Amino acid sequence: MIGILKAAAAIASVGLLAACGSGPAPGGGSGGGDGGQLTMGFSQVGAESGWRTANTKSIQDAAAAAGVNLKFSDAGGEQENQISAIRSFVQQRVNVIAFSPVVRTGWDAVLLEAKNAGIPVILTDRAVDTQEKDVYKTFLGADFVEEGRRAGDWVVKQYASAPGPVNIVQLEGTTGADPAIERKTGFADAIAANPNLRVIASQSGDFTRSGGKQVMEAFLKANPKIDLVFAQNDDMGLGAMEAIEAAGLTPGKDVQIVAVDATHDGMQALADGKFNYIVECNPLLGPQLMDLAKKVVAGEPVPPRVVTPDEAFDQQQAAAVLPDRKY
Ligand code: GYE
Repeated sequence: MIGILKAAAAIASVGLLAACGSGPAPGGGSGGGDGGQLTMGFSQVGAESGWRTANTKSIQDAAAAAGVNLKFSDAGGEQENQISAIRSFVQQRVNVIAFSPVVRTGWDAVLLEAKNAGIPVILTDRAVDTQEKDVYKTFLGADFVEEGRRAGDWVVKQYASAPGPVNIVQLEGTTGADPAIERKTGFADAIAANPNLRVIASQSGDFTRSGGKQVMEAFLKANPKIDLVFAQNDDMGLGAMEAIEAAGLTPGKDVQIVAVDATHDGMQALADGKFNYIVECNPLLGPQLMDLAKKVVAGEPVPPRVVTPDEAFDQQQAAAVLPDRKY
């Protein structure tokens, strides 16, 4: 029901966008180069996590700072809403379309429509799988396999001298999403270094706090001994933390928590000793996205892939950097 409501709200907001898109239509290719204001259509995944909220704010703030006219659409986590939003941007003849794809597959038709309309597309945050040629100009975002691998490397070091099996459970992100697929791959690669490290259960918590909590409750019921949770984002880790506490156990001690993102709430939990390690994924992509968009619209070359660098934090490091964190 909530899903349907969200979908309806997202469709309504796309309709609204279409209705107010009747100002001086810049048209594909006419903006940016002629002194006119550049118009960007941006389709966001939704508002599932602290990471996403920070990402949305970064894009909106950077657009305002760069003088970009941003048409922002929130898909409420539904691919079909993203497809309608992108179609609407094509119809409005925005100068450039950017989007963060909820899942990796199923984009070919709409990407071809944008290409045939001569409107450049930039992927931000997440990649797509496509066989089509030249359907996007560049992909800006983190290396998710590397993030998973860094989380796994820490686990390997932590349990280097474990005498017996270490029971790990994994909270996966949205099924079919690029970061869920790649963080899982990177983590599995890294922990393969020690056969004592076993993933005894792995399930999607949809990158949300409530999803992480629910799945963790089920994991705790089904498994008498869980040593460590690998949460593919902070929000699911925070949900797992609540479930662990509700089960009378101490997060960070009885059950260790390793997560990805390094949002404010995650870093606070780490500084408080309730998380054990976080690999950062920087959501502040707005300024780079606006630069790339201006170049693409001006016909200047851009690299096909722009990787954003990430750090990683243990408890002491989190406490030290927390006051200066920007998200
Ligand atoms: O890690 C998670 C969000 O795509 C990198 O999506 C992003 C992920 C992020 O919901 O918190």
